[in-house]
Amino acid sequence: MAEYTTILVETRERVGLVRLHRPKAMNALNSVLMGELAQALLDFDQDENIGAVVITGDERAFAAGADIAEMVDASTMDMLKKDYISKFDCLGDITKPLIAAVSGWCLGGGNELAMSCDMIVASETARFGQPEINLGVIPGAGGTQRLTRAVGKAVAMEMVLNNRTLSAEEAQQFGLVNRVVPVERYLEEALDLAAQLAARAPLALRLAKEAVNHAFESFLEEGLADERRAFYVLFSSQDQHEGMSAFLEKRKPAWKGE
Ligand code: CO8
Repeated sequence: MAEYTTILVETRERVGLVRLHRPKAMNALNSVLMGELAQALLDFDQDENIGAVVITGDERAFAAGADIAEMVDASTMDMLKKDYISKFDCLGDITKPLIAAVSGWCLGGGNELAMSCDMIVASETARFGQPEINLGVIPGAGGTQRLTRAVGKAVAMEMVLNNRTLSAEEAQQFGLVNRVVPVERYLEEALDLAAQLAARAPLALRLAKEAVNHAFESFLEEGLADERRAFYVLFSSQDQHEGMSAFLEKRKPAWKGE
């Protein structure tokens, strides 16, 4: 496994786990961390022994946003040349399910990272926000788009324009997170959920993820056409036949990923 300085990487059976690890800076996402995260995710995505990945921080913070110290003196030219938000694009290339396990602060780029995952498991102590307006900027890695699609215009406007933060309970109520559990359990809960996903038919899982994401990324008609194509394509896989046969034969399917 590669040597990293800002993340910790481990595996739990078929689940990959990436911990953001800059505790002194509330796991702020600097360019080194974003590069390492992208590399770790791509490695897990290519590893056929891994079926799903959990990204987490620590109890105090998932991530308190992009690294402000790294950006304070930057010009537009610097930002364009470095283009470190492009590291976010890699999240869209990951074909396996990604789960964010969030405790404590989940702000700015941190919230954008969590929202770029497929599901969010939150501890009761989690707080979600887009405080960029406090810094004289706006969200840069999808905050205005993904947040609005997740929580609706009214709440997104308050969060992005007026730094309203959401408690874990509110985030669940508004549809931003999948489940909220006590702080002692958030990581285990996310790992359990990832293990359930990792046991599922790999090809169907991949196309299901693509199809659901399409609902956010395209107009409905295109999304529906894509979903239908993916559905039909799965009928050339062995797993489709195995899954349907196993149901009819009242037994557990044995997935092959083919
Ligand atoms: N960047 C750099 N350092 C940070 C950041 C950050 N985002 N957040 C916290 N830190 C550092 C603090 O400077 C402090 O360092 P030091 O101990 O050396 O003084 C340390 O972490 C602990 O922080 P605090 O003392 O402030 O801890 P508190 O418990 O008092 O407060 C908060 C915690 C509320 C999280 C507070 O630190 C805070 O408000 N942080 C900034 C949050 C913020 O504004 N985030 C948005 C950043 S901009 C952004 O994300 C744009 C996204 C664009 C795309 C992203 C691409 C990757």
